[in-house]
Amino acid sequence: MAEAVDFFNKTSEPPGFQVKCDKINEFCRDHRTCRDIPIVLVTSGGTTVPLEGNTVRFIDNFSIGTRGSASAEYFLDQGYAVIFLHRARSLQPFARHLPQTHLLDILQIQPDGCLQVREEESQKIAKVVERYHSVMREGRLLLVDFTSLGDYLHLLRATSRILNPLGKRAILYLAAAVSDFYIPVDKMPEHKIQSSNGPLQLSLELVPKMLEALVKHWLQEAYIVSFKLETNPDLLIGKARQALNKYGHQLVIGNILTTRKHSVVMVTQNGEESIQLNSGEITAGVEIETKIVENIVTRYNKFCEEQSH
Ligand code: 9Z3
Repeated sequence: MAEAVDFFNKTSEPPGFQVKCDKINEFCRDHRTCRDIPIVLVTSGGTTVPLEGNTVRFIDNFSIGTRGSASAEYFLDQGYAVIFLHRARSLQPFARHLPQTHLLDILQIQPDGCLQVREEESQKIAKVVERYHSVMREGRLLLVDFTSLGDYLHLLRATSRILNPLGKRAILYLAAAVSDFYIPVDKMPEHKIQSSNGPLQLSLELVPKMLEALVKHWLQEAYIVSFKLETNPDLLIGKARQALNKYGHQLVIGNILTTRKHSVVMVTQNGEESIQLNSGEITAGVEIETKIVENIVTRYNKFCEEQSH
């Protein structure tokens, strides 16, 4: 815990931190007073690890936020409210369905100068736009972005503390791919590293395990779901169980890098349950996140019932 405090003391808050916190506060206040639906904090995308104070270079990872953005949509479909804490420019709920690379190809200019979406695409896009506007009208989705590891952790702590008074109505779904290693500010050069100094050797330190602080101090009654990512299947369940035992939260979802889009394992104190897509579902374009979210909703309802007895 002391290491976590030290990390926050040494790492500056992200740009616009107070404005973001005010928006999160307002969103949660509205939900506390006017509605009785769970709020899910979904984290999504990778974190950068800066190598320089005035950052030119950074270390990044593969995550583009497919898991987080798809899951956020399915939580919204369940009627929940969602705070979507995501890496800037990674995938976002609803917007992810718009063609990212050939956006200009699907637009046409009409003789009267108005812009129109090509007919082949327009029905699909209209549905997405309708779903997006409907959740925004209902005030059920808040988008908050981060870039670096420090930004992410400051926002995670602040949001968790804001959610804490909601008790078990808060759910955490930690799908972001968060770096385990970083360079503390006091060990980082202020200016751009010069190649004229020769080959570069880096020394990275371990990021303090924030799940401990989160479960014990920031959000004590919430339903907390973390993810464990491995590349070696032999390690997955053991590592997931280790995290569960160490932090004492409700659920760890294990996934392997290469199979994560069609296979995950839900690990709890009571056992393991695997969730898979079969070949028919894969061909039909079913997303595994729909099954993951349905499974969590069942578990969460049971958790709430047990807590109220
Ligand atoms: C995950 O395991 C996510 O499922 C993925 C999703 C990052 C694999 P994509 O964005 O990928 O859909 O391409 N997230 C958590 C990864 C992580 O950093 N977990 C830490 C660990 O494994 C613990 S919280 O040690």
